[in-house]
Amino acid sequence: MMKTYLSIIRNCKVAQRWSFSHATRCALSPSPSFSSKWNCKMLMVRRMGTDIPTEDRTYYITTPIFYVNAAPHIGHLYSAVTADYLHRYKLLQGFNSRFATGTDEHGLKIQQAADAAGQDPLSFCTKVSEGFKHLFESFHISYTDYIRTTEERHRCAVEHFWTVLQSKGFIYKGSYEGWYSTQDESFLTPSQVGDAKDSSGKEIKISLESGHKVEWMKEENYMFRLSEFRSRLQEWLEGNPRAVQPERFHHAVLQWLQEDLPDLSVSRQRSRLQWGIPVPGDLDQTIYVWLDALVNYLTVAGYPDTHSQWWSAAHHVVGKDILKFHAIYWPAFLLAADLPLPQTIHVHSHWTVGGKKMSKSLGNVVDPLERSQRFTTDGMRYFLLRQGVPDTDCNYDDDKVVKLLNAELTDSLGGLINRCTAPSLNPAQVYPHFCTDSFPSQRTKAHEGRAVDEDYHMLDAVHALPAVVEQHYESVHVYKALEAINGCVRQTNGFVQRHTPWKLDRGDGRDQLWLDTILHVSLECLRMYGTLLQPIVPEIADKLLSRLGVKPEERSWAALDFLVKYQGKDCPFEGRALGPDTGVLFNRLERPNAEKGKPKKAKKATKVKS
Ligand code: ME8
Repeated sequence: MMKTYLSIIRNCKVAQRWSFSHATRCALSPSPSFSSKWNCKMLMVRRMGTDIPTEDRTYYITTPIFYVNAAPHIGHLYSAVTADYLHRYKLLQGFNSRFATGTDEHGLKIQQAADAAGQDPLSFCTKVSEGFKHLFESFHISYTDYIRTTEERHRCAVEHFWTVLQSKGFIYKGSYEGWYSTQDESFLTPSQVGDAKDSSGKEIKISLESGHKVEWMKEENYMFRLSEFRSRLQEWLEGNPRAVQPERFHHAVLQWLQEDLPDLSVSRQRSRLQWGIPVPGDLDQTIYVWLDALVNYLTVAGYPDTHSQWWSAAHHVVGKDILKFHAIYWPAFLLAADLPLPQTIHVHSHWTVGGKKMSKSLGNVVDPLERSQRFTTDGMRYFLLRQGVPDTDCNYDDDKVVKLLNAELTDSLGGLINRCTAPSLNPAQVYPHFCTDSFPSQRTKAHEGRAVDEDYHMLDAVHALPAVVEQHYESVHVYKALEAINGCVRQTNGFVQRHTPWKLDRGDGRDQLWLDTILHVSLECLRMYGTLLQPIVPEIADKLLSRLGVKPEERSWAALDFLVKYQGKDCPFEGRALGPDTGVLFNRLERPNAEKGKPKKAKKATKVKS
């Protein structure tokens, strides 16, 4: 336990702001009494989230802005849900947080998609952009800003940014000759290109990274002096080992920087690309769609007039496919414009279906709205964040969704709240009293109470949980945070199961006190789980906390004071009426195929054993 604590303190960026020596002293103090050890832990938990100077309490998180050439799928939703949990988590910690998402609407790819649909580009973009917005609203993606690159405010920001780069001498007129992938809107060096055959057997050239077709192009256009930034980019990455996370992507970027870094073409001839922002002062050229798109992050922050507060706190969530654009081109543009670099680039891997990349031609695209009809929006959010691993690709599978949600939300968490709030065990429908004699806080006196060793271990684990969750939320290892919460839920279920409160004699005073204590401890555990789960499953967490009677203003990170009665303090919840029973926490899901053929029965969550 001591080792875990020290590693949490070392690893947690926020915790580093707190006096390390104090935490070390607490953790190292020889055989502290249970209550004093707890006081140290509680102090740490509270401090981690809330004792940060106000000027550092600004947080700005972004998703990529999505191309409007096709409807959104679970991959897009995954990026949005990742940024959404970070935003919600920072708000719970009292940060002033801003969260931007939106759509990337310019470029050749969109121009061609609109042509193919027989629509004018703007109407085409508006329709698909509304589709993304609708998806995000359905999934309670709590963005504060939705940006479209066809907006006027964005055009102004891009024109200004271009003018700054040009006035500083980083843009020059030149000629580009090389490979271009319209699907990726990307220029490629010869080493990034390979041979392949298209569906008709014709020899073609493709991007080795994305597999998309590339074409040779030769054009007069504007070039950006990217080659001048290699050493500054290396210094940035070496001096900020957590700038690109997870680590393997940080290494990948450093590796790319060892390779050829030619100047970058940042415009296309207007005759070929009309759908974009014209180069200021040269109407024959259109600004390269990636330069246009990346500036969206600044536009939202208020560039060029009022961006400094938000821009200095920028964090990006991106898929691994667009790492090069975010970790090389974007920082180089920012360095050229004398602007601060993003604090963190959180990279995630991809969702595959049947082990393959989702694509229309393979017919394996998963529609999140359709799935939410079956699994609910919170169910899908939970699944994606519980199952997604930043380092490696993850396979989506309906059967896996059903198994995971039934096990963790219906049975484990739903079963626990069901048990502890059932009128048969809790007829007064209150947060019952905690009795110190039944559960002495001095472990030495444990033999005088009813609690056993495993109960003390369970309390220890739940006490440590906010710090563990915080560490994993910060590093975007959400699955580890959810694994830890789930482990504690299992322990709490074990605690209830072990003491079979339904067998206690309510006519006996001591038994009644112990029954109340079991329920009080379990509800306190549930309050912790509900509070910690708010960023992940906002609706389920709200239902849980409302059932416990926890008011909205009692749901912040600072309220993660676990079982204060154990520390001899007054508990604000004790004796309080529970909230109304609004039904099971999460309805059991039918398995897609396995249930076929069986007579249909409406299944509900596990009912309380009483
Ligand atoms: O690249 N799994 O837009 P885009 C996980 N407009 N995430 C996925 C995914 C998958 N299978 N497929 C897509 C663009 N994504 C540019 C971005 S930003 C200034 C401009 C997510 O519509 C992931 O975040 O192709 C990926 O990076 C992004 O969608 C690409 O979206």
